[in-house]
Formats: sequence, C-alpha cells, structure tokens
Amino acid sequence: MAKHDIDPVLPAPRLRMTGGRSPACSVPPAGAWRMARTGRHEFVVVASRLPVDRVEGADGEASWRPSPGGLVTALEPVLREAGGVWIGWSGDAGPAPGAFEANGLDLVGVGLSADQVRDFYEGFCNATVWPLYHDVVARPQFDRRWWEAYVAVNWSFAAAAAAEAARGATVWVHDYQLQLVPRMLREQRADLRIGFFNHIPFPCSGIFAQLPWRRQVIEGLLGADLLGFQSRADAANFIGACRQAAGTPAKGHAIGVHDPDGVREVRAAAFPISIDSAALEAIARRDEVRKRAADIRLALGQPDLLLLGIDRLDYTKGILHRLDAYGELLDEGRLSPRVALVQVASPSRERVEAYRELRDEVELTVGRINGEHAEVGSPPVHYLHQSYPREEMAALYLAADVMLVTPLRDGMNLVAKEYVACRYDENGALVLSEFTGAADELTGAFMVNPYDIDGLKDAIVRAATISPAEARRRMRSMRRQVGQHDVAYWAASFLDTLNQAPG
Ligand code: GDG
Repeated sequence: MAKHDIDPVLPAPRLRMTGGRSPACSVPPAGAWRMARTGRHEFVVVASRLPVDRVEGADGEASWRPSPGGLVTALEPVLREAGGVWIGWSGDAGPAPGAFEANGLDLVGVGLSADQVRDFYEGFCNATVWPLYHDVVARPQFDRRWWEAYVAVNWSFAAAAAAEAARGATVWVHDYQLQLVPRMLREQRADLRIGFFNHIPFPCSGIFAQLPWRRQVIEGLLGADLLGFQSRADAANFIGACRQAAGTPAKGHAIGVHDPDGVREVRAAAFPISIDSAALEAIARRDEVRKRAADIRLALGQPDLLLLGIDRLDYTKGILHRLDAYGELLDEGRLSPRVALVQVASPSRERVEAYRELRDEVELTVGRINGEHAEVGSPPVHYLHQSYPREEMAALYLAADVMLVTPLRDGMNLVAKEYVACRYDENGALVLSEFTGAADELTGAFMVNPYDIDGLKDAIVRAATISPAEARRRMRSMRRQVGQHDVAYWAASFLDTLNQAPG
C-alpha cells in the first residue's frame, strides 16, 4: 500500500520549555528515525489500538475483523476523503503487522513485544495513568521500568506517524497511552499540524503532581497545536498542570510554548465526545430489536421495574456502589417486589491485578444479594460477564425502565448517551453520576453522587416512580442534545479548530 517518498530528515526543532531541563524522552532510541521520511497520507489517526481485531479461522489462517466503535464511525469519512491512515496496535504481543488494508481503510500496525505489553500497556497505561487520571479511585503504581517502556512505545508510534504523514498533513493522536507522541513527532516533523484528544479525565494539578514524570508528560502533550478534553474542567486542570509542572504560562485557552522560532500557541479546550446517535437509533427501531427487547422482559418474568447497568468491568464505573444501593433498597422493600437488575459487566483488562480483585468483589456482592433476595427462578440481579453485539445492547437499552450510570469518575461515558439515543419512544429514565463528562450535557438525568448511597437510593426510587409526562420531558431534552451533538459533530469541531490553529 503506502508508497513513501524518501525525504531528507527534517531539521529537528528543539522545544524549549520555560523553566525546564531537556526531558529524558527527547532523545530518541538509536535508529528510531533511521527511516525518517514523509509519507503520502494527508490525515493520520494515531490511537493505541487499531480499529480491527485479529481473528484466527478454523484453518489457522489469521484475518482482520473490523471492530468499529464510535471513533472509527466518526473518522471513517474523514479518513476516506483525505486518503487517511490509522496507526495502532493490534492488541497481541508480537512483531508489527506493518501496513495493510481492512474494510477499505489503510491501517498500519505498530508491534509491541510481550515485555512492552506488560510494562507499557498493563503497567504504565493501566496501572499508573488510568487510576491517577481517574482521581486515584484506585492506587496508582509508579515503576521506572514501566516509564521507560512508555517512552519507547511512544517513540514507535511517533516514528510510524512520521513515516506515514505527507508534508503538511494533519495528525490526530488519541488518548493517555500516547501523551509523548505530539512532541516526539513535532521534533522531527515541524511541518505537521498535530492534534491530541484525551478520552479520559485530566486530574487536578494536586493529583497530577504525584506523577514522577509529570514534566515530561506535559512537555509531550504541548508538542500538539490543539489539545482536546472531554470537559471544560479537564481542560482547566491541564492548563493548571502546565503552570505547576512545567512553569508554562497560559492565557485563557492558549498556552505559550517557547520554540526556537519564537513562542508557539497551543490551545487546550473541551470537545465532548459523542456517539453515532442516528445509526444507533436506527438499530433500536428495527423490528427484530424491538421484539428482542420484549423477549428480554418476558425472559425476566415481566418485571414491574427493570433496572440496567452496562459497563466495562472497571473500578471507575461505580458498579459496587450501585449494587450496594440496590441491595439496601431490596432490604428496605422500597422497590416493587417484581424488580430486576440486569448488570452487563463486559470483561476488561483481566491481566491487571486490580481488575481481577474487582471482579471477585462484584461477583461476591451479586451472589450475596441474590442469596438473600432471590426466589426460585427470579434472582433480583442478572449478572452477565460477557460482551454482546450492538443489537443486543440496543434491545437491552429499549427494555430498561431505568438506566444506572454511576461512575466514580468517567471522561464522558458513552453508555449514557447510547441509552438516550435508543429511546425513540421517549420512555425510560437515566440515573447519572455527576462525576461523568456526560453530566454536563444530559441535564434531564437524575444526577447522583455515587459515594452517597442514600442519595443514590433516593434517585433510583425517584427515577422509577416519575410520571410518564415527566419522563418524556426529561428524555426529550436529552435526546435533543445527543441528536444534535453526535460523534460526527465532535470530530468536525475538533478538526475545524485544529485546522484554524496557526500552523
Ligand atoms: C473511554 C473513557 C469515554 C460495553 N460493553 C459492550 C459494549 N460496550 C461499549 C459501550 C460503549 C463503550 O463500550 C464504553 O464506552 P464508555 O464511554 O462507557 O467507557 P470507556 O470504555 O471507559 O471509554 C470514557 C470513552 O473513552 C470515549 O471517549 O466516554 O469516559 O473512559 O460504547 O456500548 N459494546 C458491545 N458489547 C458489549 O458487551 N457491542
């Protein structure tokens, strides 16, 4: 696929940060840029994962199956129109699969060794940054070996992006796994327009300050022209961290970064991500999906009240707090005796210790609630530790009377938006944690502080007992928001702002 023009290595502008030494990560590993060149792609997406999964057929032959999420849906038209490429990791340890085509998209696989999967992905990404950025709801672990792996893997991604991007191309880097890529890329390819979007929260400067490599991370991110966050609070936290960790001054959304050629302006602002609302609503409207929703209620014994939780099994999602509140409501008899809770907890990061412990604790709690309250054939909690196709998810959303979204911290939470998009019938109610990015937009929800179990219980009872007219009013306002601000709107507003950045 991509044919490359071999270009001389571009002069590497060295960024000078006010009040900083040159960070350890500014020195590329030997040979990282041996292949420095410009590619043919005008638009490059760099994300930790590829939008496809490697599957092995019965004959042992490997192939790629598309795993389209919201990000792919939003970026696919841009990728096609601009002749773009997606750079990411396949999810398996092993050598780089290199460049290939799947589903009509140009893809470039970055390889991670088994040690890098352990130290970069399971270590630095999932056991250091993830808990730290989610307000330390679990204890972050700091390990210097993990940091070294993080630097090395970020170099691999930056090198792949530099090789694919045409002169003057737009490169959009995604998420906390790749925070050093913007600067690494700029040092080699000053001609590029570089955007970065942070999908998870950015913590307040007091928490961020715990990170031993905070200055390097800030400097890495400031290699971008535009930094997008899920909420205004996250963007403000980042600006605060720039001041504190790197002594970089900011004026409003603009941060002044001292480059050799003068002061470069980096913008940090909120671009709340969304979903492909129309496509999801179309799935929910299908006859077979509506029938499946009715069948789900039937299979559950036609409950008076069906509560639903859908989450990756992650300690940030507040699953245990939700179960505690539900268990107490059952103890107190405050819900209809014909109530059921369906909790989908899709498997996630099972090699990380904290996730294994969480699974044990959730399963113990579900077992206790069912042990105390079940009757033969009708347990009050239906716990599903599995992943489902989108159609089944839409049927569940349609079947539920009350959706419980109770994270302790969440960048956005797409599940809340998906529930709203599926409810074309304008029924159903949403209980939503105020610690999600979605809470800024879905003001028709019943807002909760998930740590306040009594408040959570009251909100569940209120959501379960509102009048149909109030439910409709609330759902309509949320549907308007999600309908108008879909994932295409999100991508377009980020890319328009990036393209207007002084380049
Ligand atoms: C990160 C940030 C931010 C879940 N189980 C199944 C399944 N899912 C889908 C949901 C939803 C997605 O996974 C989960 O998205 P969330 O937003 O809830 O959470 P994270 O995975 O933590 O995502 C988050 C997001 O990035 C985007 O920026 O909102 O804050 O943490 O789409 O539907 N999908 C299918 N089967 C399942 O079993 N098909």
